[in-house]
Amino acid sequence: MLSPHQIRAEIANRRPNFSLSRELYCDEGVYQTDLEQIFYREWLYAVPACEIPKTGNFATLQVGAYPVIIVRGGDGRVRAFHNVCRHRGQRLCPKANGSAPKLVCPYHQWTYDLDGKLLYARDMGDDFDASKYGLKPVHCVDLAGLIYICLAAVPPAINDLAKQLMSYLAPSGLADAKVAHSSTIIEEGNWKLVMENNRECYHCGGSHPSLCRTYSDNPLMTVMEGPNAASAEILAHWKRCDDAGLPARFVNHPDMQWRLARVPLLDNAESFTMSTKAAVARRMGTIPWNDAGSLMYYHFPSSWTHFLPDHAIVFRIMPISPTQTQVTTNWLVHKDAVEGVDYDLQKLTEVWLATNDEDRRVVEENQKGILSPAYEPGPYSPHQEEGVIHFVDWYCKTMTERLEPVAMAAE
Ligand code: 3BY
Ligand code: FES
Ligand code: FE
Repeated sequence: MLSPHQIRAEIANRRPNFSLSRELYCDEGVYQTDLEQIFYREWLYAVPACEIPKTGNFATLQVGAYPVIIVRGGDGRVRAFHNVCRHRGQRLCPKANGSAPKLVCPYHQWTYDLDGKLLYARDMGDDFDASKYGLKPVHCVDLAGLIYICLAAVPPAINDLAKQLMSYLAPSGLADAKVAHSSTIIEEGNWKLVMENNRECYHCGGSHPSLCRTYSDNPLMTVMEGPNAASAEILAHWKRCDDAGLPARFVNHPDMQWRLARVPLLDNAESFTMSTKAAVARRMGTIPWNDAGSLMYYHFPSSWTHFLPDHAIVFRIMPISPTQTQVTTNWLVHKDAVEGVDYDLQKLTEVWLATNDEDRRVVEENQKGILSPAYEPGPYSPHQEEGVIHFVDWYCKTMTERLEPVAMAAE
């Protein structure tokens, strides 16, 4: 099990533009340090706001060792708390989601208001001061319909991302969306392999027959080569979007921690369906055409998203062991779209259910190969895997900054 110092050295010794060492994908110490230095410190996409639209609606998630509950209060605000009772530490809410007027601990029924205040604790004596035992808060923001949480005492700045998300996501109308379907799978692979796999389409032709009906595997679709350096097709798409007031051009974080871009689908395809046509008759938001393409957004360490004119698909990954990652996918549609009338659930979900399963198999085989002592880091394609290089460079830079350098012995 590697220590933080050994991890720093392992990263310092890496060969740039090559995949990482076996330890960085498999080791228990690296897994713990990834949680401590990345997942417990960064803003993480948690749930779509439309999963908890009303007062008392809640959703829970597990981030490493931390159970978290996200709940909408009587004032309409979404708040997050450690999902741990302040009495003797029971997990307050074991359900994945639901609705409750108050948060009642199942053990001895301590009862909390939706804003975390302790309202009721039976027989605790005259000296008991309930104001000292409110739920512990977790930082929480709603960015254009996506709820983010941060477990750090002092979270990193999120203003630039917030500004860009508000502008790019506004036409997608997430405030008027609902969850049409949700899927959670476990992939037997390290979280970094899951993210690397998502950041390239080098594998798409060989793995994703249904996605490739509508999604171009041209790397220029997904890499950042400067705001105007793109194929003629993408430039034409952006011009059309600009003219309609639809934000579309690449915008990215200086270290590529996140990126937004609206790209066309293949041959004017409308959505990720087998027919290539829209899956939902009722469009979301104010997007003027069925063939406006996908607004693609990723955010390291743990999410990526497609916003289409007729629906959105939001993905969240969570490490659950050195070689296991949970992948949760939500399909969002307009809240007034009626299943069986405006959309068929099977047609809406089949392409990405298949694609997720295809990616699961790829990641699991990748992990099996990397577990072999014969594995050695291999070169990324500069044309096809620039997005992977962005991710790995972001990871290595972030970890290096946060891990103490090995102390040099005094001469
Ligand atoms: O779903 C995605 O965003 C990525 C982009 C490239 C490969 N994969 C399909
Ligand atoms: Fe929650 Fe006792 S542990 S009420
Ligand atoms: Fe894939």
